[in-house]
Amino acid sequence: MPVFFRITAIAALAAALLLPESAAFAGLGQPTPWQIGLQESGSPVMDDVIWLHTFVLWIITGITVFILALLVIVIVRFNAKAHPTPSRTTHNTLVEVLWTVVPVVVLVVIALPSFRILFFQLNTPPADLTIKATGVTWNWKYDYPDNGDFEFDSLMLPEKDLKLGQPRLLSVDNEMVVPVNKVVRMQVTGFDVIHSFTVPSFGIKIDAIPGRLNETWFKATKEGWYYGQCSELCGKDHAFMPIAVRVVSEAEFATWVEAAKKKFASNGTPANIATANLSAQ
Ligand SMILES: [Cu+2]
Repeated sequence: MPVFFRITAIAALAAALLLPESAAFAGLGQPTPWQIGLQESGSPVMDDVIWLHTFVLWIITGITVFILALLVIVIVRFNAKAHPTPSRTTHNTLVEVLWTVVPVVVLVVIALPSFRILFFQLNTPPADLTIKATGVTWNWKYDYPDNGDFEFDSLMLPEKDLKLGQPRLLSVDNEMVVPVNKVVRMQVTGFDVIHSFTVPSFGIKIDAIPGRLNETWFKATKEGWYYGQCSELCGKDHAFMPIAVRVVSEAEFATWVEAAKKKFASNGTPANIATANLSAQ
């Protein structure tokens, strides 16, 4: 049955192209050339986001195929040549009830898991540590209030400074470091204009608004590098304020915290320095 094999081959190809889990088309923590699906998941929230994406994709595919079939039937069976005397029917109660009720059922079936995931994303579970990210024109600044209250700027690496394996436009001089399998409460704010803190593999995207402290969370389940970008059109260097997160073991994180405390000890915002000077006088 050559037709059967042809259909199977087309279906297999379509599945490979459409399924976001397809490893060849998506990377963990960063985009890959010719990527079609979402980035691979590195957190429980992103697991759910990918599940919802695939679930809705199947529903969309079903509706599209159904509508296409109806169109083909109309074109073939009811064109002027095949069906010269058109029917004068204008109402059919059963069909009208169905095309009202079925879409409502479809929307409810999509809405229920979607609301569940929204609550999951926005209800921070008891956190192991808090990190505050501040969007500045044009870089991110990270504060670690639970680990010695140090802070540092994270600036994009220019192309000439990239080392082997560092992705262009995504690598930074000082990355955010977090321990694996720990709940991180992310507090996000803006210093001057509105930015947006986004890391696709963690399934987080939240606005950084001056004067407002937004909150989200993630639990990185695999060690490695995760990249994101500012996702709010914030100004001329909007495209050049990447987010780089390095997920490490708990021991490595403790070592990094000790080193970071020393390295960034002299850091301080102008306001802090001014206060320090005042109290010294
Ligand atoms: Cu921005």
